[in-house]
Amino acid sequence: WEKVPVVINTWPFINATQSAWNTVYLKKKSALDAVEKGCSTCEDEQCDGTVGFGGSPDESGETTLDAMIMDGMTMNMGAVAALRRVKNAISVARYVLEHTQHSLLVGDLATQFALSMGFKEEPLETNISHNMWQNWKENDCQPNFWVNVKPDPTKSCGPYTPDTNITRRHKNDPKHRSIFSDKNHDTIGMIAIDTAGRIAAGTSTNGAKFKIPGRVGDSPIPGAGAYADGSVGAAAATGDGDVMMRFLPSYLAVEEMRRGTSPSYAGELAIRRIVTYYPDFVGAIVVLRKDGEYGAACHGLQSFQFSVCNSQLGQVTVQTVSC
Ligand code: SD4
Repeated sequence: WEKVPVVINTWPFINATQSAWNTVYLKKKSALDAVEKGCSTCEDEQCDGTVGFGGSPDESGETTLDAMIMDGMTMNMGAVAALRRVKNAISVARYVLEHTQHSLLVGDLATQFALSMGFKEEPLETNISHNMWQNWKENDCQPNFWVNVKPDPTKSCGPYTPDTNITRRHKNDPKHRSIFSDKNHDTIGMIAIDTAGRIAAGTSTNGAKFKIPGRVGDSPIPGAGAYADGSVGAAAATGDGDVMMRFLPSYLAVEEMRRGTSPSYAGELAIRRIVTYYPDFVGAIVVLRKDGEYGAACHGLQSFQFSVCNSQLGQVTVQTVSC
């Protein structure tokens, strides 16, 4: 049983892995505590600028947060999407899990909930996110996520109006370009199993850069950003969330494991399902079976790095799979 407890998360976010590991191993706390702690570490550190405050401004310059946490023992979950002006998205998600019968709260109303639970209201924008946005607005201002629209001829950016002369893009249209790249997709997705064998999964992200305000990614959607089922295992994903949420890759990977597939191959099958329809898809998944066996799969990158710790490894280790 050296493989349990275990913590695994997307990307080389080793401080996040370490704090989750300390929670579950040294402090002997629950898998849920570990996932919350690990993702909070990334929110505080603003991991790669794509987790927490001060990153990925939307078209209007605002940073909003998506997060979820799921308890694989009770199949209870909590999530927030497009959370505004509160930094601790994963902890607010945990309040949704533990203090409501709901699963997902969104936008300003999620903020109201967070404030009523005692969280602090503060701007999520920083000089860095403001400059990033201003630079985009002044120099580029590509309507990254719009399709079949006409810009206002007097302005370089939006507002846009529908262009009815263009037929809607087919999902396999080669023009579908993922705006995700090595630099624009580093959501933390974390899974932990504690010493009692309980499993939990979670995610936290500030989503996609220059998204249309109101956009929610896959991260707070159960089965998409993450999924945990204590009788089987769990998975967590990162990448082009607009595409991923159409395929529930985390759910699929868990279901594949339920049928006896190994964690690595379950991840591969979940990614392959997406690639059948979206050959340019960029994303990755980490998969953990309840006995502590783990794996990862990816597409559209040269390779994908993830972090893992169990007592067999003895320390937080960054591992790589090629895509
Ligand atoms: C999203 N899936 O909002 C997230 C982004 C991401 O690594 O994974 N970044 O679409």
